[in-house]
Amino acid sequence: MAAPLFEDDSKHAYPRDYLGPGTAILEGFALQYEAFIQNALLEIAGQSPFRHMTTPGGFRMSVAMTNCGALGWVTDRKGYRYDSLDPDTGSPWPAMPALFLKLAQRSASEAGFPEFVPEGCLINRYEPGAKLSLHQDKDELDFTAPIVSVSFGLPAMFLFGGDQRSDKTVRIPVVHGDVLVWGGPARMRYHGVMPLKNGVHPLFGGHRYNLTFRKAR
Ligand code: MD6
Ligand code: FE
Repeated sequence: MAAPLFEDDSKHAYPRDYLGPGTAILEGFALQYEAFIQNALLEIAGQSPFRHMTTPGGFRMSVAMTNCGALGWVTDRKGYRYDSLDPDTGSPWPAMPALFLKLAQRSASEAGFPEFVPEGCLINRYEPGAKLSLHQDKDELDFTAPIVSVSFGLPAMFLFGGDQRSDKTVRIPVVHGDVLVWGGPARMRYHGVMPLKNGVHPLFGGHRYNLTFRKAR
């Protein structure tokens, strides 16, 4: 058998800018945060429970969501927006834990965005079958800041496209601890998540959790 080119080329398989300028796939970058995140999610969901929001068109989202930080992303019949209050509790969203901010800033820096200061973290919980259709993140006021997306629990297939909905998409498998960053010239690229497959994760059970950090205003 031929010797492998690298000691371990299985883990960090992607060259920088694999997805184009302004993107980064940081495999396993969030792994060291897993225990903290697991606890924090329990606390956050205790205050602002996961819920299936409704799209402006009246569809129930298959992904259950909550938020932490000063501004949370919400959707209902009135539209997509950021709100400082959880509409279900009438109270502010739970505070963003300092380690969340640190993880987001370290990730953004790694991808070339050292100034990133998110005020919101949208937390998505996927059950088997849950998916996110191809979309752009355009409810923020500041498109100079990147999106930082952190995956925990069950693996998923992330779809990353171009600036037009009709552009071809590439499939990126995302597993527990992976971080994706897109900003700058990549900020408006379409993305989505394929329907989650059944499985059991040792720490997160039958779900995938995704944290997306945003500078909303
Ligand atoms: C993900 N989520 O769950 C990526 N964008 O892996 C998103 O891209 C997203 O969940 C805008 C609004 C809600 C989302
Ligand atoms: Fe998005």
